[in-house]
This record gives sequence, structure tokens and C-alpha cells, in this order.
Amino acid sequence: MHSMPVALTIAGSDPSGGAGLQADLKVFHQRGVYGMSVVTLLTVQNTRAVQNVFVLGPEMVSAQLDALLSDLPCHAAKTGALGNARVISEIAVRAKSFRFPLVVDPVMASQHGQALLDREAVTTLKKELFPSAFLITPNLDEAESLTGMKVRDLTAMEKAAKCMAQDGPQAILIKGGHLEGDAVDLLYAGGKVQLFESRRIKTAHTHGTGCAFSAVITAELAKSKPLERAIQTAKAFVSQALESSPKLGQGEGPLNLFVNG
Ligand code: PXL
Repeated sequence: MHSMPVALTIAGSDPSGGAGLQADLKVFHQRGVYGMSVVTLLTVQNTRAVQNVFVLGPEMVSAQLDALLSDLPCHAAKTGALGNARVISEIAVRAKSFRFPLVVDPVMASQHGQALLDREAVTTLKKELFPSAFLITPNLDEAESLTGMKVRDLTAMEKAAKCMAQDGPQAILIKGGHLEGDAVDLLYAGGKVQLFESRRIKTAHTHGTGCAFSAVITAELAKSKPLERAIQTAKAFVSQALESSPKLGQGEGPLNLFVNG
């Protein structure tokens, strides 16, 4: 292992800097990990809305991956918004030869509901990319799209996690941030279910919460931390970041990415 841990995000650009690859890079840096990024799509957005999305061609995504992985070390990677089935297929082919853990955050929509993934691409994600994933981190809505089940309580979360395990990821973490009451996340790995609880933080400034969460986990995996500890660190980071959000912009603002969980 190199002395400096290195992580890669394969994700969309959020020019407002609160979500997407910009948030991932800030989080990697904050966790002491050197960050690299492969851009999949560009959004035109601020804290108020996503105004436009442009998805790059798969050959551009692939060329960025080649450029990085043929030169620099990489100890963990994550995917965020991927745009369409063609981009996912390309990454999936490449992911088969990754020698480091891959965290797949199955981002389907922006904060404001703007689609960041085609409908047909959900199947490609499951069938092609999930088999190479060390961890997938769907929220409740994404778990519903991925399984076709209603997922609104812990019982359904466990069922959905076991259902998604059949697509091949080694571990499934369903995020309960949108549950009623406390935020309880459910991990299904190695045939075991584990719950991770944290209290709900009331704030309008939640832009990029999912990105930051999976980025902390990826950074911790790059440092060879065990998954359970990585998840605990990510929950602590996100809780503190939500509590002290800097209230930037006129819409739903970013978290405080200067915290250090
Ligand atoms: O948080 C999901 C997300 C991921 N990636 C990009 C985004 C967003 C949310 O707005 O803009 C590029």
C-alpha cells in the first residue's frame, strides 16, 4: 500500500459544489485521502434547481478511467450519478478488473427530483454494475426502484436488501434518512443484518447528503478501514455536517463539509 491513500469518484458535476463529484473530492480531502474524479455528466444547477443535464459519451468516461488507472494508484472508488445505460455498461466492463473496493451509490435523481439516470438504466445498473460492487448504498426511493417493492419500514428494508443481494453486491446498505422517526440504516452483508442508528436532524440544507455519506465510506475503505467502522464514521460525519450547514444559497444549501466526523 502506498503511504498516501487514494480514492476515485466516478460521478456527475454539481457546479454549486455541494453534491456530485465536487462534494466527493472535498470529503476525500477532509478524510485525509487524495481524491481523483472521472466526470460522467454535467449539471447546470445551484441550490434552487437543476436547470440542465448533459451526459458524456461512454468513450470519454472510459478514456478518463484509462488515463487515471494506467498512471496513479487507487485504493477505493465510488460511483454517483451515471446518466444512462451506455455509460453504466462501459464502467461495468472496466469495474470487473478493479483491484480495489467499489461503492455504488445508485443515484437516480437530484435533490429536486431531476432525473440523473434513465429509467431503462436501472436494469443495467443492477445486472451489469452491481455484480462488481463491494457495497451499494440506495436510499428508500432507490431501493423501491431497484426492487419494485414498497420500502418504508425496517421489515421491508431487510427484505429489499436480501432481494438486491441477489444481483451480486457483497454488501447492501439501505439508508433510512427518509424513514419516519429516527434515521436508521440497514446493512446486509455476509448473511447478517446490522442496524446503524442516528437521530434525525431537522434542516432544509441537505443538498449532497447521500454523496457525502458514500464518499466518507469510500475514503475509509481506501484507508483499509473495516466496513462497519467506515459506516459509523460516515454517519457521524454526515450528522455533524447537517447540524452545522453553512446556509449558502437561496434554496436547499450544502452541508458543512469542513467537519471531520
Ligand atoms: O445527491 C445526488 C446528486 C448526485 N450527483 C449530482 C447531483 C446530485 C444532486 O443534486 O447534482 C451531480
